[in-house]
Amino acid sequence: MSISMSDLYESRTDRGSAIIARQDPVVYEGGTYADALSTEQVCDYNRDGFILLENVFSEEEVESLLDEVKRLSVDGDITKREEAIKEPGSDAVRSIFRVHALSQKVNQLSRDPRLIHVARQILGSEVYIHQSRANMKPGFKGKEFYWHSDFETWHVEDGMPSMRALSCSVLLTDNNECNGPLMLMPGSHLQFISCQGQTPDEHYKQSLRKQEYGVPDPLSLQLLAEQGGIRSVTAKAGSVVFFDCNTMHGSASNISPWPRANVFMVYNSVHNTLNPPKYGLTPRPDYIANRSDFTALEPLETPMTAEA
Ligand code: 6CS
Ligand code: FE
Repeated sequence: MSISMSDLYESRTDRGSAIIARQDPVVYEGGTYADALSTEQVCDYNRDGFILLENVFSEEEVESLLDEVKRLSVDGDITKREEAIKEPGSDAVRSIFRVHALSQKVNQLSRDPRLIHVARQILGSEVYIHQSRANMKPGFKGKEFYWHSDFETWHVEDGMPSMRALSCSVLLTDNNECNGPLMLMPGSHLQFISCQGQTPDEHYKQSLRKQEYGVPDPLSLQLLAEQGGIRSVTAKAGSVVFFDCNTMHGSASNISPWPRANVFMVYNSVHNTLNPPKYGLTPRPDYIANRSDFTALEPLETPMTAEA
């Protein structure tokens, strides 16, 4: 295989795993592009690679969004679509991708100023949606998401050039210590874990149920965890976690009776739009990695309300 030396974040080559220092800023333009977060919050995000904001959405807003994603996850017209990913070993819905295009309510959420301005501030530019999804994590059946850096996948499989994207997870149910909350490694965003194993074609069909390539090696994970620890995000519905595209994260299976439903939006900078994937891989479908519309999002003038 020929390897381009110009790739700062080489991964899934025929070499072993490696740890590469981050070459990109975490907060762009000094965090001055918008003023949704305080200086202290921007510092926390810069240091940890994530920030939790509590009580962002009201109970009514959360209830309305939760009803919506529950409805989508049992609507036959939705569950038969490719966007609906099933749990490994069952037909329960694990994720619904491109959910901002399948639901008007989620579309409004994706343009809510309470999310957009945080993304604009951190990424120092206008932003567009690279990916969106609802993760259902149903009680008893919801399986884990093994440790990964989203950027590792987006760089290799989607051709995302730089670490200038972030995810926000809007909690639609309480996330407690029992229902498989998101776990993050503080500080891990500063190191890129180059993974072993070449990517099979159409990898996404398998990886979105259970990932096997782009999986960091145990030694690197141990190092990151020993350096920064592991933080689990236990918080009330209506809270939002923003995390950098390279922050190491995962979550355990949900063997509790309580579902853990979250909506994710991935905002990418308009200066970081996708190139072709690495190594001649076929681009993933648009519902997983948007490469057809890089238009900057317009924040909604009137944020979502429960009646909307
Ligand atoms: O492959 C992806 O793009 C997705 N996979 C995981 C496990 N997390 C981020 C992203 O949604
Ligand atoms: Fe992820």
